Amino acid sequence: MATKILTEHIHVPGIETFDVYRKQGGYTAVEKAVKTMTPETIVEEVKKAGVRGRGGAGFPMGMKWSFLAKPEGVPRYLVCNADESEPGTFKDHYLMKNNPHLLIEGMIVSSFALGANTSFIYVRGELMYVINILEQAIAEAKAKGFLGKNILGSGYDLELVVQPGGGAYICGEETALLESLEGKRGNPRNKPPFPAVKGLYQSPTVVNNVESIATTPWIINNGGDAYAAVGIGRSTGTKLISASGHINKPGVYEIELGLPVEDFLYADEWCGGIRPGHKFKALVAGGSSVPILPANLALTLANGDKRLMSYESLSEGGFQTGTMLGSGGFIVFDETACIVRNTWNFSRFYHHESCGQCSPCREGTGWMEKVLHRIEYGHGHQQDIDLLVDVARKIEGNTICPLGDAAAWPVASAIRHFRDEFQWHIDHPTEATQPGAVYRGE
Ligand code: L3W
Ligand code: SF4
Repeated sequence: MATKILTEHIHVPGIETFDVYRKQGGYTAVEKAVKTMTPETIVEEVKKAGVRGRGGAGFPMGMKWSFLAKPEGVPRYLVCNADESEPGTFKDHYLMKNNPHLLIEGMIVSSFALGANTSFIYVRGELMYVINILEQAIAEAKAKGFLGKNILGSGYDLELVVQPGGGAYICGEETALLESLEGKRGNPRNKPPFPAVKGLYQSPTVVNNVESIATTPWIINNGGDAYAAVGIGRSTGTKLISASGHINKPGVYEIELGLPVEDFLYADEWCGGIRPGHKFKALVAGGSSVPILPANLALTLANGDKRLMSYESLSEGGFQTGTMLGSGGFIVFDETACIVRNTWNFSRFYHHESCGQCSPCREGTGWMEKVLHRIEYGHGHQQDIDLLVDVARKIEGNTICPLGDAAAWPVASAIRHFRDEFQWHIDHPTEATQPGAVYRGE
């Protein structure tokens, strides 16, 4: 039976209430942390656990915590990034709406470890009902003495503030989120300085994803070594995967890192295979921002080994033959999916969401969208494929925040692996624009 660190109790009726959560062993990590541990020992356990940031970048959480500056007399903040807006990613939403106390417990122990007395949960603004669920759970925890002044008589004070997001994808980029939290337009800041040095209100701030913070109660209860024993190599622990597309069982699944992609895709316990009568064509493994892979490369490495659901295995082969685990948005395409149309759709999204601060992203996302649109709608020019590769290359690495890369990678990888399909659209404009037309390699 696979280890469940985040979802063990998620189906228990009433788990969203304090009493049921407590009966399932909830809030024992807060008791243990504030009564028997020091902030330093908690940071040590999180470091030992080797947990990597679950928002997409996979940066080691314990290392980020240890970077937090501690100048005398300056407040420190913990901000939970719950702005989940990556296309294909819906796991934080699932966790918060079903088990809000797990996140709140994680926020309390993490804030204690970081020495924060006011912490924020910045929730995607469209999810008002989740905001209500969180506020209700915070009120319950406060009434029971787990939040507010002098938590469990320990002398530690913590206020938790839930902030509705600004309704833009870019507000999920950590520095844009901080700007938005300060009441300004969500424009990303230049880094460095990193938030760990100058974050919210120019004070030292840790920004962590919902899923990352929700691992901390288990780490406190079971120890960092126990967490590190789950998973594979430097990909320790479990990961929530949002599975969608042409599969039999879409949903959110908690897997142990290291599971073969093939098992996750075909086993009944998880995706349950491709819908009947269809063939696996392509995979976006980590949310729309990561390179797309054709079926063979998604399942198998160059040496013939199975590709695994881990940070290392998914990126094996670099961008030539690999991709990224990203935020775990696992989008599956069968042979009926048109890669050109999908790439145009992703581009349209990034163009719409670009904040416009840097020219390569502001202009480049617009150009890519326009060129992809004309290819998809039968007006492509022979030079368009190379033009797209050139624009993507000029965006990559030349922007303030990762949105530029996120817009470039899906385009560059779609052309790398499915160039014939783009060419077919240009060569067969009438056929390609028939409803449901897809290039099938004939
Ligand atoms: C202090 C240093 N802190 C790095 C911190 C940094 C941040 C974290 C990772 O982008 C990716 C993006 C999307 N001192 C530090 C330091 N840090 N060096 O470490 O930083 P970074 O810049 O590598 O990434 P990021 O800005 O967090 C996130 C990809 O995720 N993605 C997007 C997902 C979207 C969602 C969502 O909707 N929830 O997650 C999917 O693949 O493209 O590459 O905290 O401050 N020297
Ligand atoms: Fe804004 Fe795009 Fe530049 Fe990010 S890369 S700061 S979204 S213009």
